[in-house]
Amino acid sequence: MATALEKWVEEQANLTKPKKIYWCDGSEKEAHKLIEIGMKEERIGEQPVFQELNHKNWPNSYYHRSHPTDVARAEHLTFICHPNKEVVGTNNNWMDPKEAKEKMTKLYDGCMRGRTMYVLPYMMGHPESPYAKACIQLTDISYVAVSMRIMTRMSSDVIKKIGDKTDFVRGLHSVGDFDPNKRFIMHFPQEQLVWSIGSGYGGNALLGKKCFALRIASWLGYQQGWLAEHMVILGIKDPQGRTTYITAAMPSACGKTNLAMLKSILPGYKVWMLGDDIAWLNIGPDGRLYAINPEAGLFGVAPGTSLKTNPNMLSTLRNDKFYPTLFTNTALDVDNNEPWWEGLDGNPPKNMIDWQGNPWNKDSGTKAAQPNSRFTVSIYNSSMLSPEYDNPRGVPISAIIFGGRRTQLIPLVSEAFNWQHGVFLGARTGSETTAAALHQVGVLRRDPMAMLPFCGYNMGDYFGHWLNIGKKLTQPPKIYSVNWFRTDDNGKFIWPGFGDNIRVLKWIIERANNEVEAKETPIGLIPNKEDLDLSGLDISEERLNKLFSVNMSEWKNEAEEIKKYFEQFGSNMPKEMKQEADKLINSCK
Ligand code: GTP
Ligand code: SPV
Ligand code: MN
Repeated sequence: MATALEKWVEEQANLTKPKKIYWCDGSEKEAHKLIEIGMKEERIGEQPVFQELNHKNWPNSYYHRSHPTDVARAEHLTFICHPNKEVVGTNNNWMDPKEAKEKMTKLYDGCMRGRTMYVLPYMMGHPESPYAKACIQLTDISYVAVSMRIMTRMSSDVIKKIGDKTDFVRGLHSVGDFDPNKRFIMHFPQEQLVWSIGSGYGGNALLGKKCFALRIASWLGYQQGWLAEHMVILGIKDPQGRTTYITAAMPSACGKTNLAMLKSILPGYKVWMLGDDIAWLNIGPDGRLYAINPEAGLFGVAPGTSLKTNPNMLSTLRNDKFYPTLFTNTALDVDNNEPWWEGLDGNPPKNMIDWQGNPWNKDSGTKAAQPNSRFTVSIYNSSMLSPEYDNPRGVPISAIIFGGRRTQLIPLVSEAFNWQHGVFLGARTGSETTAAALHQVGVLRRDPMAMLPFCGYNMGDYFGHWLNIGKKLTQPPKIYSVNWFRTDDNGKFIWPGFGDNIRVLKWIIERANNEVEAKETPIGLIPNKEDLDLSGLDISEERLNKLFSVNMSEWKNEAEEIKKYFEQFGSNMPKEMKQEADKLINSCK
């Protein structure tokens, strides 16, 4: 008798009509074979899916160039399909599930003709974790199959684990013909199902990542009493030998990966990474908040990554432990067959081609690497991976950080007065947009908890859920707002950022462990000057003051905008959030 899984795969094959079906086992041997297929058999337009890079300098590395229209998440083509539009909220594009299924069935009909359908069995989370989920994705391109091997725990054991159960998470993906007019990413939360067509790019195509581990999982968490968040997880070991675990939410391309891999410039402090993008937060048996990272790889922004900003990432990328590492849409140094991007150390190589394959030099007036070009590398290749990463229970969290890219107004760091005020700090988060999604770059948009593109249900209900979680915690983490991106009158960042961010983290862990006092302002608690460790940093008093200035006439505008933003969620918006907005408005008078 066929299992529910076998039946489902057969049904999808009947619809998409692949030439053959390939059940993946997640082994390294298989990864070599898939890379081989991507180099020799599969193509995007005229191009092979993979090109081998110089293995002397970049071990196990391969290059992938995507379809030129397919370089970032397509938020306007991303839908949540639930019969009740109100459940989905104004924060999502909505489509009725029946309509979505009809539309997609037409697009899927025969879309894999002449291609291979790969069946990818994978876990989100450690297989022994009570919080982990067993999943299956179908795809028709080796790039996605290999990427999923890096980003998740892929293994044929998952098929055994699913057995004849029906409640596994399902994803159907096809690149179709890459036509942006026939590109859709559809989520069916009630069925734990994702349907995606027309894109091979990360967040649109690696369905375990944003589609399942955030959009569907946030909905499951709402039903079941946990949180799925766009957060890094890290442990900070201090000179006393104590490790404090924290999570931090920041919008796409606003510094999560860099924070997760921070190389401390303060002696005696060391950061251990557990995750760089997604955290699942559960209330543990002791009433504390525990975090696991459901992923197993890093899908990071290449531009800006250098020995100066993120030396740990460069050594991770050059590690040969886990096969393979991928580079997508970077530029290429032709003579040395190496990837290159803006911000990488040293001068641009002489003989270069850009991410679209055209000759490039510094006078070309364009970027050589696509601004959202990325690398895909196993988390196990990082020497700073926390020994607790594979702990099925996760790690207990003492502080939660919300950040955004704000050139004005928001101070370097502030602490919430309490959990409810902390939820407000998260809810009011705004950020200047980046290249991680296909939209205009550099305009301010509200992005509550950095979850605007990823919260799979009504954001008003989501804030309510956060408030409820706080009520159930015996020792709730303290909540912080940070901003590394405040600029001076010349548009230059005031704060050095990167490794220097440990100075802020040090204050946060001392506060979380009740070791230092703080100064009260109407927007939250900020450090007393003597408590922020600035040893070895050359920063003028004036610039430092600017990083912490709280100007209530500037805040008046902000507070009113926040309140207006909240109104769209109508009666789903918890009254506590309105109260916090009003408190802020009143303190501006
Ligand atoms: P996603 O993978 O899209 O979710 O992004 P992310 O939040 O992990 O962002 P990432 O760490 O990759 O950073 C994106 C960009 O921000 C890069 O170009 C970094 O160089 C830059 N960046 C990161 N941290 C800092 C910082 O502390 N200061 C400044 N000025 N820039 C930073
Ligand atoms: C993001 O955009 O937040 C990313 C990359 O982490 S993606 O996987 O495309 O979502
Ligand atoms: Mn992200």
